[in-house]
Order: sequence, then structure tokens, then C-alpha cells
Amino acid sequence: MKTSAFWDKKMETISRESLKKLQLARLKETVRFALKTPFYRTRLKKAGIASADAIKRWEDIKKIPFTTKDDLRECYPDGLLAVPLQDVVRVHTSSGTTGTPTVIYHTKADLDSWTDLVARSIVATGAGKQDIFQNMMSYGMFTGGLGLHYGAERVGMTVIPMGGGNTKRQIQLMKDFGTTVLHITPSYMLHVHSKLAEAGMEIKDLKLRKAYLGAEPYSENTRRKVEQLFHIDAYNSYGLSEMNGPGVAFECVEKKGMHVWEDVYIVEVIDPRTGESLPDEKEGELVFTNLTRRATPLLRYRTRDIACIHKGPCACKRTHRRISRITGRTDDMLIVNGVNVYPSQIEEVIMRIPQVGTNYMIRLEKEGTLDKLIVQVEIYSKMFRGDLNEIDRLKEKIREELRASIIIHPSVELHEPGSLPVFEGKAKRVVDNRQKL
Ligand code: DLL
Repeated sequence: MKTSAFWDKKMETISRESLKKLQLARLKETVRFALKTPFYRTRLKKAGIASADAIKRWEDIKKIPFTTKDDLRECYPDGLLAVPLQDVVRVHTSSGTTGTPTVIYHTKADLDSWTDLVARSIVATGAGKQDIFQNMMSYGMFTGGLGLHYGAERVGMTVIPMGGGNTKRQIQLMKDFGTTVLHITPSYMLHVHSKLAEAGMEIKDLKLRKAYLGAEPYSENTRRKVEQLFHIDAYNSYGLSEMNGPGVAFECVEKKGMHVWEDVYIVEVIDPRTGESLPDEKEGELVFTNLTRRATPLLRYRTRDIACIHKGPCACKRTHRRISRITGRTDDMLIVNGVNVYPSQIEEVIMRIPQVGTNYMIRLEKEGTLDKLIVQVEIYSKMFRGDLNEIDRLKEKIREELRASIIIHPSVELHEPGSLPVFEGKAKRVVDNRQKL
């Protein structure tokens, strides 16, 4: 039987009724802090919320307007700071490659709350102080590094703070220190597998038991592939820097959706076009409110991530509801000759084909007036040693399966292992050249 201990049993198994009461009390307090910021003072007053007393019942959350990434950008650098700067002990910003960065300030208590949620998440996967934890996510402004680092230390794990990249050394350290748990992006995890042989290593030389995969979208088939290639359990981990980072939602040993830690986050799912709430099991845009952060309170933050809330309790006995895998974003949807396609749909198809290796890219080009979708896929090298007809058949099979799933006919290119670009952090697999023509 799959079981795991609890980090904070009382809070993790709190009754739904008590949880809602706690959320309401914390929401009021968060609104009180939000009103200290220039941004929310104006925004909330306009919505008729001049003081925290306007929030009386749980449903009053609907009175609060949504906050968007553009709002955060407009507040750069400190329009959302709710405490004196001397109480701030850390700042994280987004990478800012697509415009003004977003800034999140943390007090000591804010970091403490975040760290506790990460510790809770780690223990929910059945890991503990006996584990050797290799953190292969970048440190620095990106929250994947420091976020898991402090949580793992709090649990008492032995932490190897490698950060991203340097694959050969990563593999060597995994062996030398007997690493049992990895924190890594799914695309980098697959790349690491392709480098094992080069490093003279086999799976049996390693003691890996688990991996925490997150920071980018991936399919259930990719999880299965990782589990089979490494002989481990892989857990989905979701978070965003605006809500601290990792530790917003994490899978438990049941692996049936990610528990959102609802004592600290209110999760809502809305129709991205109308803003209306959607029922359980219905996919829409995730919206989060952070209930404990004081330095940068964020109310009803629209994530642009698409998922649903699962119905019913989890066999692990945690009462905090679960969200599904992220199936796309409201803004990464590709429109190819009028047909909507999510990159995750393409990944789902190619990763269930056994001859497909560990890397792929999606390219969009213009051919006359029409869009052309090109899916480039690495396949295992033994395929190239076989007969050419076999390669043609495989290409046709991938093309057919993609067509059945996404309705359009892509062109498929097969590549040798190691020939497509490698991503050690978040993968950027879509290259859209259509505008450039
Ligand atoms: O990626 C925080 C994080 C670090 C999460 C490590 C998990 C592990 P940002 O850089 O702000 O923060 O990017 C957040 O990444 O809105 C999603 O679109 C995407 N994302 C994060 N986790 C997942 C996941 C971190 N498990 C953005 N599945 C989010 C799909 C994910 N997408």
C-alpha cells in the first residue's frame, strides 16, 4: 500500500468547514494588507472595498477584481509593496525577457510560510530526512532553486544544491552521493537520460527513487516515460513566482492530481472569456489568492494556466482539493490555419510512441498564405540503423496519430538523438516563424 507521513497532519487533514473559516479570516487580513499598497488602494476602493470589513462571507471574494500580470508590471518596482522595505528579506523577479519584470517581495514570515508548504509537499510524496536531494533547478531569481532548497532542508534531507546544467557532473554526483530524489524540469530529466551512457553510467549504478517534475507543461505520457526510463516515481509539482514559486500544488503518493495547499492559497477556476466561476472537473483558467504573504499581497491573480479542480476526496486523507495537470495556457495556444492547438496535445501523442526519444520541437512556418506545422522529433539511434522503409513508416505513423489528435496534418521530421536544442531550464519548444515573413 502507498502511504506517506504528514508534515502538518492537523492542517493537511483539517475539515472542509474549518478550512473555509480559516480562509475567510485570512482573506480579510490579506485585504487589509493589500489596502496598504497604492495599487490595491485604488483598485479595491473602485470595487467598493474601502476596508477589510467589506469581506464578510466567503462569497464576498467575488467582489474583489482580478489581478493580472500586466497589473504587476505596471507596479514595477514597488507599487505592490505592503510592508516597510526594512521588513523585506528577499526579492524575486520574473526573468523579464518579455517586458518589464514582475517583482515579489518576501518578509521573513512570508519565506517561512512558503518553506513550510514545500516541506509539506516533499513529505506528501513519501520522501523524508533519509533522502539525498539533488536540486537541479536554477538558483537565483528563478524560484525553483531556492524554493525547494529551503523546504528540503527543513525536512532534514541531505541537499545537493547543484542548480541547472553541467549534466556530466550532475550524473557523477548522483552516483557518488547516492542521490535518491531529484528536482528537475521534465525536459531536462529526459536529456539527462540520454547522457547517462556517455557518462559511463547505467540506471542500476544510481539510487534514484523519486523525481519532482515541474516548472513547465508536460503530459502524463512524459511522466510515464520518465518513470520507466529511470525506474522511479515522478511527481508533478506546480507553482508560479507570483504565488511564491513551487509548493502551490503538489502530488501526493496517489498521483491523482496536485493538492493545492488551501490554508495558504484560494484556488478558483474561471472561464477565461467571461471571468465566471466554473464547476469542479471543468477546465478553465486557474486564479489564485495568496492568504499569508504580507510583503506582496496578491488577490485573485489570473495565471493564464488551464486546468480543473478535481471532485471528491483523495485516498491519502488530505482534505485540500486537487487540481489536474496543466493542459495549456490561455496564451500558448497555437492557431494553425484556424485550428486551435496546444503544444501539450502534440507532446501527449509523440511521447506515447515507443521509438520516440527524449526531445522534440514544434516549428511554425508560412507556406504561401497557409500555416505549416512542423514537428521535429528525436528518435532512438537504433532506428537509423534499420531499413529506410521502417523510418518512413514511423514518420507516417507519427503524422497520422498527430492528425487524429489535432485535426491538422503536420509535417514530421525525424532526427538523431542529441541533434535538437537542449534546454537545461524551462524548455522553449515552439518556434513560430510566421510573423517574420
Ligand atoms: O516555474 C515555479 C516552479 C518551479 C514550479 C519549480 C514548479 C517547479 P515561474 O517561473 O513563475 O515559476 O513560472 C510559472 O510555469 O504559470 C505555468 O505556466 C508553468 N508551470 C509551473 N509548474 C508547472 C507544471 C515556476 N507542473 C509558470 N505543469 C506557470 C505545467 C507548469 N506548467
